[in-house]
Amino acid sequence: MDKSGLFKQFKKRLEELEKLPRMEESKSIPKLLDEKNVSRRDFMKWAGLMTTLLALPASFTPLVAKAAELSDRLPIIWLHMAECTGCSEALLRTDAPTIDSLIFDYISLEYHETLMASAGWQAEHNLEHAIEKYKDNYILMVEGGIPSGNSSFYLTIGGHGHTGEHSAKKASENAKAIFAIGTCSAFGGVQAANPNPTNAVALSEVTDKPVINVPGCPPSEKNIVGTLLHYILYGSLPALDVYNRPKWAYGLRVHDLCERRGHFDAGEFVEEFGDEGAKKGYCLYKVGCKGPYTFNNCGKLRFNQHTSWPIQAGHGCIGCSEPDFWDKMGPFEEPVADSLYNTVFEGLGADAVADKIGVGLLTVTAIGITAHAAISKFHNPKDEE
Ligand code: FSX
Ligand code: SF4
Ligand code: F3S
Repeated sequence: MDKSGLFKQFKKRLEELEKLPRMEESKSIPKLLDEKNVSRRDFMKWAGLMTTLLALPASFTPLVAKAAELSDRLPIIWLHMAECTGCSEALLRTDAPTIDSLIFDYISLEYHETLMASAGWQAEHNLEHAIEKYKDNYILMVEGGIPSGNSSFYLTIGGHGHTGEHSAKKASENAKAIFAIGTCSAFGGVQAANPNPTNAVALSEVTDKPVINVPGCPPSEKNIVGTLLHYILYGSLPALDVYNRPKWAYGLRVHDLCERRGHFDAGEFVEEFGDEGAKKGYCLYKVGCKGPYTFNNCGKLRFNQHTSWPIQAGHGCIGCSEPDFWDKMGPFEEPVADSLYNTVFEGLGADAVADKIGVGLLTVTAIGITAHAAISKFHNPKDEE
């Protein structure tokens, strides 16, 4: 669809959405911004950034802002499975409210165990009530891996002691759209790491319905809010990669967006933590960075109000947005010298590549391009865009 067709389609969708009642009459985005001392200008700046992230033209910014303002028209049920709550915390615990955390406050969270006041029987009742009341109309967001099968009893919630598996299945059946928030929900995460004593699985294994994966341990708040805005605007699934991650967020490798990339290309590596190279901000590949195999936009977005991210802080990427990263990306402070790297670099091997770097710019560029082409092919064979 061309630009003007898409603009019209979004506008129509937003008009439809605007006709729906607010979940809470007393709340509105202008009011909330005012209360938190956030100017309209900052809000529009934020909308401009989200527009760029979603790979939309700048002229779509007012529509993205409008989508955020209408995000309270969709009821959201957020379930916690087996996890550390880091994903919710990443979004909520900031020293000053970010617009992302305000949006999270603003959206109609019908059920979220960390935020709601109720507990026990009442909480259980609230969940059942929300599923019934908003049947086929709510967005389901699930955080955490799900102990399954004969081991599902490792996670029970509420007065009736329903298993997480039961609740996730039931809430998925009647949802309009389903997002797996965080690597645990998307791929099983730390719970599913070897030997996986609770038989924890990803959300997509307990439902037949399509699940949009928003991995990261935790994912950035912008990827969570952006996935919601994308759904509000398009009303359909975003373009996904082979692991059902939105391409607008997970289309590039950490390595492609890394501020230390120039040092990788120049063959300048940290050899051990604390050495001269570390002080100079050299590439962390030799001390275990998994950025070349990890698809995520954290280098662009960073965490904690854009303050920093793992590689800026001086540790390599541990691959937290990839399936089975606990088992496959370790040891975290050593390069991967196995089949994974060989696949990516077409048999050259990890250290062979690192050591050849710096021989000459031409060779390096050639390796870089081959590697990039190989990993893209390897990662996304049925690229449909
Ligand atoms: Fe998992 Fe999110 Fe890591 Fe934690 O809940 S993705 S352990 S940051 O909190 O699920
Ligand atoms: Fe950055 Fe890691 Fe790639 Fe080095 S290997 S350029 S530190 S992502
Ligand atoms: Fe995770 Fe690596 Fe980014 S560890 S936060 S994907 S730098």
